[in-house]
Amino acid sequence: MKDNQNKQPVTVIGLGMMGSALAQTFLKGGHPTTVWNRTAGKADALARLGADAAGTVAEAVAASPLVVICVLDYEAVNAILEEAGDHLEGRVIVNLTNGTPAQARQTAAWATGRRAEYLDGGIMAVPQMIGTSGAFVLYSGSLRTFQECQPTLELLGAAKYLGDDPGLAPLYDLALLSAMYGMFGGFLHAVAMVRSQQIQAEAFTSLAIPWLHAMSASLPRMAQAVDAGDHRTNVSSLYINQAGFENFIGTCQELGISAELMMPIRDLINRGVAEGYGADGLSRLAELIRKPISV
Ligand code: FVH
Repeated sequence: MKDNQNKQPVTVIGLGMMGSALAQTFLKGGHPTTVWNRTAGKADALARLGADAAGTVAEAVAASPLVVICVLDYEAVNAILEEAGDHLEGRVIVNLTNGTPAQARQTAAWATGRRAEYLDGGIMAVPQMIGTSGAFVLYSGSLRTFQECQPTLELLGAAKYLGDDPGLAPLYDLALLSAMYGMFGGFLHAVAMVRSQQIQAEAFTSLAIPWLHAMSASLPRMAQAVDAGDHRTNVSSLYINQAGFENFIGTCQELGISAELMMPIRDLINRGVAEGYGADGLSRLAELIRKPISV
């Protein structure tokens, strides 16, 4: 048993895969932990580990100065906060639910209007990584509030503060997730290609992983080009990539697989060439994305 005397009590609302991992980590860290979930049965396993299972949202919020919420979406978050009513006053609400920057700003304004402190957050980890050195969590909102909670929040993963604007954590979160989905999407397309020829996807990773690792080394150079707005290249032009993409599409047809994932990149490259940027490098695509033809 850990000595809980100086540990800040924490409430965790939402005991899905992620919320349960958060609550378990607080418990392991010796924090008195209260939990609440819409489907009450999900609190049972945590109660066996020492959590207090609150009967209502109001009880859960009243139990701790720090309230962490991790549910499906902001609609659920807002309904839960409404239900907490006057108990929100003086509480720090840390909302780790995925949402948009505008949703975060709206919920922050609503919560501070009820005299609660509000931090928005983005979890850069899967549940199994919570509490390990591989996890980090993004936070935005009041710096003073963040600093007060930081020792407790660090238990979940490295706590990275991004600034006062509550919309910053979801902005960074979704930008990082965009990069992840691009990588996963590209990888899944690649394994669909090789599997169509009866090649084992697992064996293919022995080439895919070093390749992706080597290519990730070009990200700082691309980022510099985007920041400077200078897309001249001595690596490969949009013209060359345009030609390469026709081979992707042709190969998909030959293999009888879908080219759906490749089409949007091909279309962007084609737009770049059509707008006169054929000699530029791939970093030009970031500019095109920022100037959509239609949103
Ligand atoms: N799982 C992951 O890898 C990612 C990692 C990054 C962060 N995300 C975000 O975390 C939020 C929760 O995700 P989750 O994986 O825990 O999701 P589930 O296991 O499906 O649990 C969902 C919980 O939300 C509760 N809930 C849903 N609707 C309502 C509602 N209207 N009122 C109250 N609670 C609601 C649900 O309750 P129940 O169905 O058990 O009653 C679960 O507790 C999410 O934003 C991810 O994007 C996870």
